[in-house]
Amino acid sequence: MFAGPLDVSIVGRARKSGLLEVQVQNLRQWTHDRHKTVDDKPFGGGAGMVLKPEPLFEAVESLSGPATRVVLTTPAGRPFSQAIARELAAQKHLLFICPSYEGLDERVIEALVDDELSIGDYVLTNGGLPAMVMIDAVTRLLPGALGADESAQDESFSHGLLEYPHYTRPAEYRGLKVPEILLSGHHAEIEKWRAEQARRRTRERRPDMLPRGTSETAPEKENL
Ligand code: JCQ
Repeated sequence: MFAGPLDVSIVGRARKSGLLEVQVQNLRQWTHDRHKTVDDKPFGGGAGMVLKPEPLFEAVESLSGPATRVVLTTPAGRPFSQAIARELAAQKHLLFICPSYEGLDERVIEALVDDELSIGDYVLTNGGLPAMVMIDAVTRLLPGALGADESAQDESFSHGLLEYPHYTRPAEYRGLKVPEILLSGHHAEIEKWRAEQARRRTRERRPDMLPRGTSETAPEKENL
């Protein structure tokens, strides 16, 4: 769950260059019984198990410093976003608690967790992948994490709309043609077309990203 995402690409490079340090810890290290028990039955009854407070308190206390921000990955959290990624990227030390489908004793959350964050409305087996998603999004924002090429691309990708469609050679493949305008060399017209495409896509797929009301009164006359 962790080896691949942490070892390759931008995150892998950031770690190798010393820009980022990531440690993966096993909660069972902070148990004291022979069976390394981390969970127990829920008070009040019901299905499933609940992560016990003692190992989590001891783990967070032993891994935390004065500048640690503790994040819990859970579908019940507030939605993770690029804005939250920027917030997290400004922290010196992040500690992710990655629970499984079992709950967490609420006292852990109240006492130790700074932020409960969700990566979307679906249920995963455990919080490992959400933590990898957040680490990936945060690492790209660390100064020096992206190469010059990657940075330039990244800038053009963050204008608050969905991306316009991209094409490369050949200009025709199996009868599928690249839009004429892109071959025309009319840079101003191309920019206009791209802006229109980005807006149309956003209106169709993510109207929630547009200012209220603007998706119904758009100037474009072409067939939706
Ligand atoms: C995170 N979107 C989905 C699953 C419970 C109590 O914490 C739980 C954590 C998980 C793992 O995280 C997710 C998730 N964002 O499934 C159940």
